[in-house]
Amino acid sequence: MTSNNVISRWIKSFFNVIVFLISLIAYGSRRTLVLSWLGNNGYRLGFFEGIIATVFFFYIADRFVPALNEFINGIRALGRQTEQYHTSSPARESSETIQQPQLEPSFPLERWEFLWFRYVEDRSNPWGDFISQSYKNELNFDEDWDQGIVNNSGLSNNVAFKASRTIQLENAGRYIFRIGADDGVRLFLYNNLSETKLEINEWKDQQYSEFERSVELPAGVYKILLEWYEHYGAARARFTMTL
Ligand SMILES: [Ca+2]
Repeated sequence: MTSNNVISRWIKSFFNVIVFLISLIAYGSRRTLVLSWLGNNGYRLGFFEGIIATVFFFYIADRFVPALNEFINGIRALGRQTEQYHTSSPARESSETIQQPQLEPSFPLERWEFLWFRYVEDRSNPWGDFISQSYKNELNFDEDWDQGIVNNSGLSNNVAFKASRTIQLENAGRYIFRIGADDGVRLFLYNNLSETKLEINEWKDQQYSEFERSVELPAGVYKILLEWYEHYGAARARFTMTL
């Protein structure tokens, strides 16, 4: 096929199909886009600390766009939050595909995963824009940000997290959970059948307060979900689990 034919086919084609495959650690997605217009098409990909993104574009319309391919090769990375943007043919109107890291807690084994969001003063859905993802190895923690910036969110007010992890309990026993928060906090403990074994719900604006419950647990695998928000003023989040 000559390059003229390629260009001609390119311009005349109403169906340029992109198979867009993204592989992330413990996460993958694939989709097909059917573009029925001509002109520039923008692609935006955001990814976040701790995630390796490998992206493949495959054009059924005969070939890769070299510049696009270059863009794809450029985003394999492990590092701080970054975002890249590229504009290429053939769509006239801007159309973008945004691949977010998973926004639901992933309950990793042996470390906390923190998903940071803007806090919205809405009891039915307090989760605003996703900000970033971070991790913490230690099971027990006490983070006191006082009036300052909360973690690396860039925010000192109206910020929230969903923290999750999976734990393996070698010993049965009565475990003591103590959580502390300024402002709101709620804790859920699930067993491997996703049954709720413990729930503490103190989702409200408050000065730093601590809440303690104990629960008898057989040895086994458990999932912990800790949700927290800071409305305004000082901010602090604490979690301890002891036998
Ligand atoms: Ca506060």
